[in-house]
Amino acid sequence: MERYYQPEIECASREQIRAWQDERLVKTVKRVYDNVEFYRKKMEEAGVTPDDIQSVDDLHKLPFLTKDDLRDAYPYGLLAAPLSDCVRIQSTSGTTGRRVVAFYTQHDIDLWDDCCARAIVAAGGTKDDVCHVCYGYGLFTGGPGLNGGSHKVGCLTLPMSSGNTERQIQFMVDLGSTILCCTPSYAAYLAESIWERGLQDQIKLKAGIFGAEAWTEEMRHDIEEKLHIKAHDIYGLTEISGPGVSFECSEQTGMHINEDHFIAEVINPLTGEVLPDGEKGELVFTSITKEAFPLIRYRTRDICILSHKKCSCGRTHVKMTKPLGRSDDMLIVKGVNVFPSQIETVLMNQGYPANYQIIVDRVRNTDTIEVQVEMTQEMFSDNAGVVAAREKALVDALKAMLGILVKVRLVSPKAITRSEGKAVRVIDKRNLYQG
Ligand code: DLL
Repeated sequence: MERYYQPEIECASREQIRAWQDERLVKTVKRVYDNVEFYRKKMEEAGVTPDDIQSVDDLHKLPFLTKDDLRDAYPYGLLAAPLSDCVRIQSTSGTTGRRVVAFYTQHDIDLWDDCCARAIVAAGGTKDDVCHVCYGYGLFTGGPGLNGGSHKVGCLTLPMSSGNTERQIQFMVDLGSTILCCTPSYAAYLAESIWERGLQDQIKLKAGIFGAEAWTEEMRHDIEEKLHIKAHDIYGLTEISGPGVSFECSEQTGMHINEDHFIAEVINPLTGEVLPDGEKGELVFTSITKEAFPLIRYRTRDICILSHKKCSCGRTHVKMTKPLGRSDDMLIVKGVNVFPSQIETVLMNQGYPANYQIIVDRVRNTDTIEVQVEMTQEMFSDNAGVVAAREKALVDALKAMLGILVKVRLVSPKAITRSEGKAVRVIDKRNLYQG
């Protein structure tokens, strides 16, 4: 039997899962109340004490936690374990200075690796596989998470990180990679590049584990056909550990949430009301096994639907649909989380008016982002050199803020169509969210 297929956990009865959750929730709430001033204050404001939380039924009494709370508590404000017990941080891409930083003890890393190992096994991975990881390594959780999972399964792990397509393909051919882990857009790009080089018959891939951004069923079919693999979705977020919060099994009809570690709720994003199975709403997670950075009722802003329907794979953990949208305006461009407000801040800092439009598209499986910005009358110039220098300054400032290259086009005053209602700041031509 595979080392990281854990049927006693993954196929446990609902009663057993519920018993784990009840016990772990009570402990976690008590621990954050005792150790984290931020939580203690928040709970006091909401008029809740740890004694009020006796089981998952009481979860709704606890206040929500948002990304802004995490930013306000940056860097150490939510730490629930002594700093000397922490061995790693990971961080979201995004605003310098107001990043979200997640902390891990060795125990947290072990559990996170377990979650990713389960995802690899669910995609058919065994210790005989060659697992090619080209998610980014570093602060991004993709590379480290799948790398740790791959080790646990016992695969030969190729820590490729992202980029350098030529080298990726060469290693894939030479070492006989069988499992590919990367973003779906990079998988599609790799597939295309492999065909362009006529190397498709030299590729031994059998499965892919793709996530970190939205992707359509059409993309899945395209990748599966070109690479002759089964393409599995994987979901996660830095705040709740990284990839492996949930993953697809062979049925490919939603992602099993690792419910022994995370309690999932779906809420109405406007009222906070908890919604039943089958209703679409915002996903909220409570981590119940984390030592360093347990989050209670964290609002992910991802819109999805939960389902407890029986799964043919035998796993009993609840399934979530692919994210069907966001309840905020965050964009994921080239795998990087981008908030329009970050772009606006850069524009304001450089003296531009708030008349701008962000156009996101996907060309040959690669995301593109362009910001069109109106110049003020005073800035307006017919001198192409002056305009080019201004554009370059903005490109540099946006790169520093977001970490990705954004194309900038300065346009004349009043060139951007005014909307009669809410300004249309973002035009996303990719249509990635379905449903
Ligand atoms: O993207 C973690 C990850 C790495 C997941 C590798 C899967 C594979 P963040 O950078 O913090 O973490 O971004 C988290 O990305 O709230 C979703 O909006 C989006 N996201 C993650 N996985 C998926 C997916 C990683 N499978 C944010 N489908 C989340 C759609 C996804 N969106």
